[in-house]
Order: sequence, then structure tokens, then C-alpha cells
Amino acid sequence: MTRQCIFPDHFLWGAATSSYQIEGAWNEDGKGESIWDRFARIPGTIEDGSSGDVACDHYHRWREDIALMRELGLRSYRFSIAWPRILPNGRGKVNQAGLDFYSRLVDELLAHDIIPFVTLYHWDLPQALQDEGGWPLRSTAEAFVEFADVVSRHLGDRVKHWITHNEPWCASMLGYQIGRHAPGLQNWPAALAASHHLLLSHGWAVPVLRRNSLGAEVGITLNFTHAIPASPSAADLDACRHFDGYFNRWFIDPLYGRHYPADMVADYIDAGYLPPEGMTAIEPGDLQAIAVQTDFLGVNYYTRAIIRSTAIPESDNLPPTVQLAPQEEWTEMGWEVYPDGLYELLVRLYFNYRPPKLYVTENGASYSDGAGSDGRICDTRRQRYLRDHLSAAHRAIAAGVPLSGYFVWSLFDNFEWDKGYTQRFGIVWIDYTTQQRIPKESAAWYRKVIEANAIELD
Ligand code: IFM
Repeated sequence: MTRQCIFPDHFLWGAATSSYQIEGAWNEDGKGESIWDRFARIPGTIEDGSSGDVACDHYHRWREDIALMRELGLRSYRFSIAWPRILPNGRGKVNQAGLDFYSRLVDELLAHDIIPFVTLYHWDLPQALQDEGGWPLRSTAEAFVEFADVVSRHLGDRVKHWITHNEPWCASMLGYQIGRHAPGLQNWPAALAASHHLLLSHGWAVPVLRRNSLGAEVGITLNFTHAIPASPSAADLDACRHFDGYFNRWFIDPLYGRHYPADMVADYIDAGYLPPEGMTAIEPGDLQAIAVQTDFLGVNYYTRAIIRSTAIPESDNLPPTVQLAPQEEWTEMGWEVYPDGLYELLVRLYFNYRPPKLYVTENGASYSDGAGSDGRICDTRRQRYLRDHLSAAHRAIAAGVPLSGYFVWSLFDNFEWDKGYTQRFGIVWIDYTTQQRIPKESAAWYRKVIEANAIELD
């Protein structure tokens, strides 16, 4: 017997992308260079040697792409703004052509009754700012506020949903500590300073967005990994506490007025990543700024982490995680499919931090299933992944979590950062030779979910 889970009225159904991953046109119409333009050109940084130079060519195909969104029944589209398209040098001179591109995009979305959900920073920092030192510098946070101001002065009359940052853990730790993402550094003190300046720039930008975009909802998106210890041993419990602090609490705690977690500051001092005085990047007023009241918390969720203190990570700067689930239960990213983690996370976030509302701003799976002989792309594993995560989200709503929307990652197959085009997260297939867009079965399924405002469980 099938069971229906009906979502609340006005639940916002959408799909998400980001500028560098889909736009291409990396050097057109006055755009400046970003750290990803630079990083992807360094041999060995990207698994298949590719770059976002062309990606899905969305910069030229945006009209067709919006028509497709409409066909898929999306109520909202989450996308990001390429900072170097707007301020090629990171600050100062504004590139009108860049603003015009996003202005046309927003108008076309609205003309199709699709709500634009805008992320300001999804990792494509202007290279000019990285040349000065990038996020480890306070001046980059100041430049971000200028960027937020320029964009919201131009789009704020029509855009009423703003995300300051996408996944500051990635921007700071993958970029400056692990070094897998641009700018590719492996420097703990720099990464910790970067994390502070990313959060600070969020805090400073929120009032600017509110001023320029009256009545808008403003928030931030974090990526969370639900962490559990591999065993009840004291060592695994402690390693799990540390992982949770590093990945989750380091970012959410200061945003909700709790300062950086004291246990993590102590761990980082012990490890020599911070001086004995602690977080010296913090200046008076910073923590109050970071804890600014927001309208929502954006939650990106993909998998859980199982932590074993003695696990040997692939490299020194990665956490000690182990995989216990059989390989059939992983996506092609090597991430375990664990829908209950979304339920546990949403409940934990809401009841511990009390954001006024939450959106799942990313959730999805990488599977490379392509067209069969009939031309259809039967990505049943993705469909099941999405359905089971939506079911978990629905249970969280039933438990009292004010979840207001859900965005599939991703609308399109796209450039998956250091993995290049080897991973396909889209509900729409991209043929990178012809740039043809082919909706997968999951897209047809998602359209029905949106129409019914419900999922069906067997
Ligand atoms: O593709 C990324 C996205 O840019 C940020 N969140 C995770 C996705 C999958 O790795």
C-alpha cells in the first residue's frame, strides 16, 4: 500500500546550482579572474584535467534553462553570483555587464513565476583578492560587504531571498587547510582565520542586504555532516566530538551567539594551529556581528560520517572517518546514503539553535546513469535517494521543525570542483559535447512531487 507524505502549504520546491559550476564564459563581458579560474589551470588539481571555462554554458543558454525549469515545475531556483563578474578586481570598479546578466536572469525567472533564491558567495573569489591574501585577511570580509551592497542595490527590488555564503567550511577548510579546493593551501592558521572572516563578512552583510532589499529573507547556508562514533570507546567518542566541532559546531555556534566552541579552541591551541591566546583574528564586536539575527538557516546535507580515532585518513589533514555501509549504499562520490541523518540533523539544529525557519538548500546524489536504448535516463537510485531524504525531512516537519523548502542539488550535471566532470549530480543530464539538456527520470518524478506537494512511499 502506498503512503502519502503531504508537505505544508507554500512549501518551496526548488533546485540549486552555482555560478562557477554551470556558467562558463569565464572571461567574457568584462569578468575578472576567480580563484577557480586560476586553480583549475594548475596541473593535477582537477581529477579529469577540466575546468569551468565552459561548464554548462549557462551564461549563454540561461533563457532556454529557465524555460526548462518552468517545464519541470520548479517554484524556486537557487543560484549564485560570480563576484568577479560584478567586481572584476574584487572591489572598486563595477562591471555593468555582469550586473545586467543577473538582472535579466532574475526578470526571466520572475516572468516564469520562479522565485530567485540568490547565494552571494559560492567560492569564486576574485583572484585579485586572493593575490592580497584572500579570506585569511579581514580586508576580504570588507570587500565582501561592498560586493553584497552592489548586488543587492541592483537586484534587491526583485530578489527577496538571500544567502550570504554557501558552506563556509568548504571555503575555509577545503580551500586553506586541506587544499583540495582553490586556492589550494594547507595552512591551519590561515584556514581558521579564513573561517572567522567568512562568518564576519556574513554578519556585516546581513544589515546591508536588509537595507537594500526591503522585506527580504536573509540567511546563510552551512554544510553539515551528521557524525557518529564507530564504537563507544572513549577514544572514538572524543574523536567524534572533535569532528563534530571541526565540521559543524565551529560554524553554527558563533552564528547563534555561542562563540567558537571552547573545546575546539583548546584542541587547536594544543595542536599549535592557534597561538596560546586563541583566536587572535577576533576583534571587539566581531562575535556580536556574526550572531546577527537571520530569517533562516540553509542546510546542505549529503551523508554522515562515522569516526574512528585510529582510522588512517587518506592524508594527514583529513579527519579519521570509516565507511561501514556496503559499497552498494554509497553514491559515486563514495558517500553513504543515510537519509535518517537528515532527520537527526534538522531536529538537532532546530531544537538546539532555534532558527526561525530552515530550508534544505542542497541535497542530492552523484550517479552517472546515462541514456538507455530508448533514450530515457532511468536514474532510479537518485529518485530513491531524493524520496528517502524527503521522507526524512517530512518526519522532521512532523516533529515540529519549521522546514520551509527543499532544493535538489543539482538542477544540472555540472563541474564538481576537484572532481571535474567525473560526477553527475543533476536531475538534468548535460551532454558536454553538444550542450544538450536531457531531463532524467528523477526530474519527471520531481515535477510530480512538486505538483502534488507530496511524496509517495511504498
Ligand atoms: O557541488 C557541490 C556544491 O557546490 C556545494 N555542496 C556540495 C555539492 C556536491 O559536492
